[in-house]
Amino acid sequence: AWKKHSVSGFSDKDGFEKELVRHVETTLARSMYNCDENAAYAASSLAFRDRLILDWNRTQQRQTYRDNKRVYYLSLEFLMGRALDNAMLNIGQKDLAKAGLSELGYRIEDIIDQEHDAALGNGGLGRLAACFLDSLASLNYPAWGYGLRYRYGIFKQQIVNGYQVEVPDYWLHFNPWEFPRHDISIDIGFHGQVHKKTDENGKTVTSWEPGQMVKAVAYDVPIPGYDTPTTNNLRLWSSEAASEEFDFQRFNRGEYESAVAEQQTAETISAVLYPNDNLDRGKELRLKQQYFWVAASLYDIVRRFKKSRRPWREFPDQVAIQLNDTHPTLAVVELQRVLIDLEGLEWDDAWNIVVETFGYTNHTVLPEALEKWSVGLFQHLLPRHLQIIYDINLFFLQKVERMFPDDRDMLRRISIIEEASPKMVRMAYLAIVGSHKVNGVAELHSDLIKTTIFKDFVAIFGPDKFTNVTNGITPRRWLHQANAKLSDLIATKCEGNGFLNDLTMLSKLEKFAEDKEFRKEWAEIKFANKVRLAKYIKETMGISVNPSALFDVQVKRIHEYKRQQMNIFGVIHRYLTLKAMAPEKRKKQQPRVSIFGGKAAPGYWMAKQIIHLINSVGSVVNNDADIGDLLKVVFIADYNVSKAEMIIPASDLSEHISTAGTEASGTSNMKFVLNGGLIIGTCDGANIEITRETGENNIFLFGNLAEDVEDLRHAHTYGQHSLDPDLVKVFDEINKGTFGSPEDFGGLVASVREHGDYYLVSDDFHSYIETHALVDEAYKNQEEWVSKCVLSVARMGFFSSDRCINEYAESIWNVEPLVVKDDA
Ligand code: 26Y
Repeated sequence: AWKKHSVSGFSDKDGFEKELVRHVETTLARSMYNCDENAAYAASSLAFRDRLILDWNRTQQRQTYRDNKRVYYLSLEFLMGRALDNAMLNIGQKDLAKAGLSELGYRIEDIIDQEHDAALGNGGLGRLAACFLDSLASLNYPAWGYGLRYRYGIFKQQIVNGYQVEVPDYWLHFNPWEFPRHDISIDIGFHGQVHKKTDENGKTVTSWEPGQMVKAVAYDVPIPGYDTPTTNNLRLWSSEAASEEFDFQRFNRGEYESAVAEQQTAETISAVLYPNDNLDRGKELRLKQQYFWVAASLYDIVRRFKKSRRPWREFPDQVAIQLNDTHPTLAVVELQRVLIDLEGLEWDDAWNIVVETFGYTNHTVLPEALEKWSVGLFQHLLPRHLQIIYDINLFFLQKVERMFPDDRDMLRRISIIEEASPKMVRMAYLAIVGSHKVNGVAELHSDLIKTTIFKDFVAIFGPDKFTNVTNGITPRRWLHQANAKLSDLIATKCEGNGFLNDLTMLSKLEKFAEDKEFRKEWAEIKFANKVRLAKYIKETMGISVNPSALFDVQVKRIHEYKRQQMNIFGVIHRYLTLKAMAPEKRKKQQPRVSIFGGKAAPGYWMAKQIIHLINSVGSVVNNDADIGDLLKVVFIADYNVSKAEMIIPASDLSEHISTAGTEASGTSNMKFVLNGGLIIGTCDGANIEITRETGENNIFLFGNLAEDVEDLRHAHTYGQHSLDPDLVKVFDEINKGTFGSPEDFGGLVASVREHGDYYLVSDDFHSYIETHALVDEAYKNQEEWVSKCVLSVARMGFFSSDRCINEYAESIWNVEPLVVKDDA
C-alpha cells in the first residue's frame, strides 16, 4: 500500500506567522504597524502560495516523469471565486491560519473578505469548469485547464433606482495567485493567404501565411487538491503585440501613435469576457478570442507530446481534450491543420487522431445559444481553417450520402455549413463530427439532445457516441468552505471529514433525521446562516428582514427561460392576497423573505425589465405597514461566487423553476440541497435526478412536463390562450401603476399576453402558486421540515463533481489517477 505523501504546509502557527510577517516586511515593503487588512490578505496569500508552489512543482515533475495520459479541459470560462480560503482548506491549515491571524490582531473572515473574486465566467458553465478543476486535482488526475486571462471579468452589477448598471471588473491590481510565464509565449496568426505548392514527391503542400500576428503569453494558476499534494495547473493566455522590435522601429520613425495602436489591438483580444450567457451574438472579436486561445493551447499540448518522441498515432493515448461547449471547437480544425500542413500526415490518419482526442460537452438546447459563424467571417479571419472545415464537411456528407442515399433533405439538415444567406458554420455539428463522444449534463438533457437537436447525428453515428454525465459540484467549496458549521456537524455523525472525499458517506446521516437533538443543532446552524445574511442585507441595503421568516431564494443569471418573472408575479400575487385578508387572518400567515440575485446580459432588455420589476415591487411591499414582516422582497446586487457562498447556506427554499426542457442541468439546485435547503422546482434538468435520489416527499415539484411543452406552445399560437385568472389580477395591478409606470414592465406583460407566452408562465402559474401554499404549510411543522432537509443531505452523495469527473475519466477520457507515492 502506498503511503500518502503529505502536503507541504506550515509546520505550525508560528511558522505561518513568521512567513506572513516576512512577506509584509520584504515582499510588500511595509511595516507591521502599517499592515491593514488588505496587506494582511496579501501577505497571507503569499505565504500560502509559497507552500502550494512546492507541491505544484512536484506534481508537474511527477506527471512529466510518469508521462501518463493527461486531460486538457478547454473552457472559455472559469468562475473560480476566491482562492485563499480554498487554498487554506485544501491544504488543511485554515485553523492554524485563523489562530495565527488572530494572534496578530486580525479576524480571518475579514482577511478572506479582502480578496477580489476571480470572475472569469458568466454562470453555470464557468462554475462547472471550476468545480471540475477542484475534483481533478483532489482525485489526482493529471489534468490541465486552459482558458483566457481576461483583464476584465464579468462586469460588476450595481442597482441604481431599481435598474441594473454595469461597472467594469478590473481585477488584476494585485493577484498573487497567477504566475506570468514570459518564457512561454507563442505567436498566433490571423488573416493572410493560403498557398499551395507541390513538393519533390509530387505531394500538394498547403501553407498559411498569416497577415497579422499576436503573441500569447501564459499565466499559470495553481489548483490545489483537497487532502492531497496534487496541485494541478490552470493555464490562462494573455494577448500582447507580437513583436516589440517592430514597434520600436516605428517609434523611431515617429509613428508613435500607430505603433501603440497596433499594440492595443493585440491586447484587446484577451481584454474582456463576453457577458452573454446562453445567447450567441456572433461578434468577430469573440471568434478571435476563440482561435487565439485554442491555437495557443494546442501548440502547448502538441509541444508537450512531442517531448516524449512517440509516433503520432499514440497522440490519443497520451492526450484527451474536452470541449466545454462549442466555444473551443476550432481546436478540432487547428489540430487537423497542424497534423496535415505542419507535420505532413495524411488526411485520414490525422482525422482519426483528431476524433479520438476530442470529447464535446453540450450545455444547452436553446436555439439562440447554439454558435454559428458566418463563412465570410471565417474566410477573412482564418482562411486555411475554412478550407479544412469544407473538407471535413465534404467527407462527412459523402459518408452520410452513402448511408442514406435517398434522403436529400438529410444532407441539408446535417451539413456543417448551413446553406442560408449568409452561409453559416454550425459549430455544434463540427464539434460532434470532430469528437468521439458527445455528452449532455443531466439525464433529461442528454435524452433531449438525442431526440431533438442532434437526432440525425444519432442515426448517423449510432447511439453509443452520445452519453450522459450528470453534473456535480465540489463539496469542498460548497459545503466545507461555504458552510463550515454544517460541515463540522456532519463530520461528528459521519466518522470525520471523509465525506469530503467520498460524498456518498453522507448516507450515514439518514438515521439522525429523526434525532431531536441533532435536528436542533442543525436548525441552529441554519438560523445562524440566516442571521448572517440578514445582517448583510441590512448593512448593504438598509432592509430589515426577520431571520425567522422563510427565506425563499432565486439566485442565478436572469433569463426568461429561468422564469424569474414568474417568481416575481407570484410575489405580487402573494402581496395582493395578504392585502385582501382580514388583519386577524393575515397575522397567521407564514412570513417570507423573497430573495433574488443575478446579472442580466447588458443587451438583454427583457432581463433588465425583470430586475427593475423585482426592485419596484420590493420598494412597495417593503414599505407597506399592513405587510410588515409577512413579506419582504430583496434583490442582492452583484451576485457572484463569494456571495453564493454566503447566500446558499441561508436558504430554506430555493427556486429552480425553468420551463421544462430548457435548463440543461442546473448546479445551484445541488448546492442548495447540500446546504440543507429544500427546492421548489419544475421537472427539468438535474431537479429530476435530485428528486429520484432524495425522494418525492422532500421536494416541491410543479408545472407542465417537457414532453407537453411543444403542444402547449402550439396551442398558444393556433388555439386560444386563456390566461390564468390569478395572473390576470397580477397584470391588472401592474397596469394600475401600483409598482410604478406600467410602461416600464410592458415587455414582460406583453410577452405572456400578446406574444405567445413562449416560456409557459401562464400555463404553470396556478400550480406554482398552489405549490407555494404547500410550502407554507410544510414550513409550519419545523420538526418535519428539518427532518426532510437532513434526509435530503444524506442522499446527495451522487452530486459530487468527484463522481462526475470519475465518469468522464472512465467513459470519455480513458485516463487514470496518478497515485502519489511517498518517494515521488
Ligand atoms: C455562445 C455563447 C455566447 C455562450 C456563452 C455562455 C453560450 C452559453 C454560455 C453559457 C451556458 C451555460 O452556463 N450553461 C449552463 O451550463 C450549466 C453547466 O452544465 C448547466 O447546469 C446549466 O443548466 C446551463 O444553462
